Amino acid sequence: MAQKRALITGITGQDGSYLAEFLLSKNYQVFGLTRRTSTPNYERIKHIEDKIKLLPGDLLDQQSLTSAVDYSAPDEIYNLAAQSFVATSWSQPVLTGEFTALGVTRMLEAVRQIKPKAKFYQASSSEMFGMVHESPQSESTQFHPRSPYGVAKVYGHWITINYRESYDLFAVSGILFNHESPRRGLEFVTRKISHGVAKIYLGQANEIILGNLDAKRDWGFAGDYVKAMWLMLQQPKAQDFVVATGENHSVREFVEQAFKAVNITNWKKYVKTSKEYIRPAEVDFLIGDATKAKEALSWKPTVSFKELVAMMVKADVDLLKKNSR
Ligand code: NAP
Ligand code: G4F
Repeated sequence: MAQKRALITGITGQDGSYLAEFLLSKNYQVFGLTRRTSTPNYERIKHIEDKIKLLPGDLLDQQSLTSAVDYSAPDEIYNLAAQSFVATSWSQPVLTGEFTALGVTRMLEAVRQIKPKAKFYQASSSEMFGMVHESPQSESTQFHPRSPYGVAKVYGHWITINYRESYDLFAVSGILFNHESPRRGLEFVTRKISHGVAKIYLGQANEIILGNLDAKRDWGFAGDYVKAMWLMLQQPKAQDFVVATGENHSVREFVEQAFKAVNITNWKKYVKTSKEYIRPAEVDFLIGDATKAKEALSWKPTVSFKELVAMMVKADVDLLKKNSR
């Protein structure tokens, strides 16, 4: 059988790097879209750089996206690129809309014009549920986004469905709940905590400053979630799926568990809160119902909350030790 070809936008990000590894393990030829930066930011993919082909492009630039689709001639396209940090979406709402909303249309246009038979995955988000209308949230739960990011993702979600219905593209949307890993950006709360705890444990810091400790998220492991993306594109029919663990925890519980991983019990003395990290509108409570993915894709998470926290803290302790050698 001919080797399958996949194009990943956002390959330098957390999910892009795990997905590239996963597709290489399935013998795909992997192409990745990267935007120009003054210094290279290939930290997450440097171990596989010689096995993939990087193509220049930006979600703001239609021609570069069209060229990338043309050059890679992909069987599957994973559109993971986005301005993905919710907090930044209030300080840069227009840019977030350009990347995270209209960027999806630009990608879909490239597919429609150049490779309409390619299967397309859109990285939708549980942030679309925002102020939740029911719990747990499933594919049929109404959206009520609470940030410019969430609003942009709702647009991306519906334009994907619209291109499926208008042009008969195999275009699917994965509504993924929060997924984390040692490769998570340092600005997201889980990695901020694991890195902060590791520093405290090693005597390199004495506090972590956070925002809302009461927010609850359904946190899974990113490595498990990229497999679900791939499974969605192997189905006979294009459909949307929720991907989640079905369990949620507060930020406070994450903190407690992270300190526990390094045997620190009196964690309260190290944790402060600041208004600086409180959002203009909060998503208080997310918990996903992934029954459809479990039944149709035979997908299930393999890493528990405790294991995820321990994995992240350990990785940060190891990283900090290595960097201080
Ligand atoms: P991430 O680590 O922030 O990665 C985002 C990627 O998008 C990076 O490779 C980034 O490139 C790229 N990018 C940003 N703007 C771009 C532009 N204008 N042109 C081209 N590339 C651009 O995000 P992630 O956690 O891997 O998430 C992947 C996708 O899933 C995102 O769409 C996110 O919104 C969505 N999502 C994530 C979660 C989650 O919990 N992780 C849950 C639901 C949905 P640079 O390296 O150059 O910045
Ligand atoms: O880690 P977060 O920044 O992730 P958030 O906002 O849930 O978004 C992530 O998950 C979405 C899926 O639901 C993705 F679509 C999105 O791209 C991203 O990957 O914040 C989680 C919670 C929030 O309630 C926030 O208010 O943690 C709370 N929090 C408390 N203190 C903090 C902090 N968040 C950050 N980033 N930093 C803090 O100091």
